[in-house]
Amino acid sequence: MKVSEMLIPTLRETPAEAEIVSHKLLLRAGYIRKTASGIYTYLPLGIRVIKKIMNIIREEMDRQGGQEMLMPIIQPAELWHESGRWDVYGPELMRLKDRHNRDFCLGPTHEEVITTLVRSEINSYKQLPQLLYHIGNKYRDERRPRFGLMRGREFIMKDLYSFDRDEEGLDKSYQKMYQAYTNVFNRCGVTFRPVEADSGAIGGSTTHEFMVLADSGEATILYCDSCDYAANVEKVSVPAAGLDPTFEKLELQEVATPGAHTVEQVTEYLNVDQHQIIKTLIYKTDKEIVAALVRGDRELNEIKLYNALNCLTLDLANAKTVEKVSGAPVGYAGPVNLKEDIRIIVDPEVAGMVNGVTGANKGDAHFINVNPERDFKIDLIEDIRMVAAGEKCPSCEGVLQEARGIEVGQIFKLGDKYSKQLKANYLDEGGKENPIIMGCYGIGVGRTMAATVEQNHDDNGIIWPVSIAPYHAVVVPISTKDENQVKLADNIYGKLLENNIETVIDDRKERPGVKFKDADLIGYPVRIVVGKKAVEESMVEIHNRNTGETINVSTEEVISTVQKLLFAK
Ligand code: 9G3
Repeated sequence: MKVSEMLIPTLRETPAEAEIVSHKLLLRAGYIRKTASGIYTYLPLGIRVIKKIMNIIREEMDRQGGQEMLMPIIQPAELWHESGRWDVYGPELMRLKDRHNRDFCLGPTHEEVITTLVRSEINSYKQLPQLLYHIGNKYRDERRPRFGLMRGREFIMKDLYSFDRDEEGLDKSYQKMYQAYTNVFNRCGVTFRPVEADSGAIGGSTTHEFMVLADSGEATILYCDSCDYAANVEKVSVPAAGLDPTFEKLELQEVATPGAHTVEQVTEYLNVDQHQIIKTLIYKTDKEIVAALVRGDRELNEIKLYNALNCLTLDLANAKTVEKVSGAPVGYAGPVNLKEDIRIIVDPEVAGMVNGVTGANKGDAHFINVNPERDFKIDLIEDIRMVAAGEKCPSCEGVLQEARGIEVGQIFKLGDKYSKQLKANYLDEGGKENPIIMGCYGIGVGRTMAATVEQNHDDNGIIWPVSIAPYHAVVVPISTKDENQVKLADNIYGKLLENNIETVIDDRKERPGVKFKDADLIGYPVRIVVGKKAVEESMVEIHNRNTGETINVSTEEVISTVQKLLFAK
């Protein structure tokens, strides 16, 4: 197409609301526009990238035997009542009513729809396994939509669901999807890593996240420097060091610590190490208030605590609650002599501590020589801490390293969680009824686009991997007044098209500098410049966006050179 006739509204200024580089560049380069908070329109260039990613996904799903369908966005509340999830999700689930006052929601995911479909359509082992997927819009009313396509309230997802007769079948389906996801992200040209993750609220056991590695990523990954181990930091668990029996348990003692209430202040005042401190955090769940104890030099892992408590909501308690349960100002809570009898959840490192230090539940005072079990009640010992880089790998003798990632896909083994609840059963050879064993597998399509930009850009703009670039090449005539240049440029443009190279011609009446700036910003992998030399010497300039290299080639060699640049392995 001619750029003069296209809607590619590039911006010189960086939009103020954009916090991360992909959001900035996708707005500036004319790929997306905000329609409402967390809701975006894909402009012509944007939808071309989206369609390319979708097609790679389709090919890889189909290669594994996936069958595409299209499920509705609007879902009846009955399905969600049946699964028990209508009341589990609060305002994040976007609800609406029809003219008869019947309840519906905008689908945030499609487990309910597909499981009830399969319940109606599948009854025999002969119909299993099945891999069914669709690509469509999803809706989640995020508290804080941010980062453009990264965390929208409306987003495009590919979701596939596997249906097997048993765990063995599920393992196979899961392996297929693991391979398909690996192929998808390799073909999209991103550097990524599959990591073990926490299955959290969705239940089930095994799950992997596919992370595009980028410093702006919200997720922290720990990986081993000497084996294959890699996991989301939320999931990483390492065994606590054993108790040192040589330590003598000293007598519990209250000491004054005027003004000292942070871990740093207390360690300084009492001249002890951070790892000797017992940090007491008061949390409020939907059911109860609890105290959670971790070592002073550790951070609490809320996902682990959430799993340990089996609750629906989990938040740090406010100052008023802390003062009420501890009987002391904030900063002085501790497990010894807590004013209120709440459950105390203890990290194994704290449980094994000898002569620890903790708040005395009164202002300006701490206990020293605190020995768990002897000095306070333990309701539950559970790993509830964050593991950090530098600690030992849980599966070999290596050391854990840290990286940041953007989650672009996640695969789950669900087991019978949904099929039991929604009564999706099959009859086996013996006529016995069993629940269908399920898995679910998601890819964020818009998020993959944004993550690719996070990872592939420079100061001038986007550097698309060829496989998902909106166009392969742009032809730029230097002077639109020079008839010969225009003719030659047109001619090259036509030949590129004939050779299935997706090309645009920048025929706008703009200075060459403007066109080059736009070309870099938009991120066409190849730029072909037709100037004076083209007319006089039949030579054109070919610029490689990725390497930054420019070469001069004769007009006859344009096609073969561009093909080599784009498609050579
Ligand atoms: C909801 C709302 C938000 C949600 C869910 C339901 C996340 C919900 C988990 C999943 C799991 C998988 C299929 C593809 C792969 C991921 N946020 N999840 O179930 F009602 Cl408001 O969506 N689904």
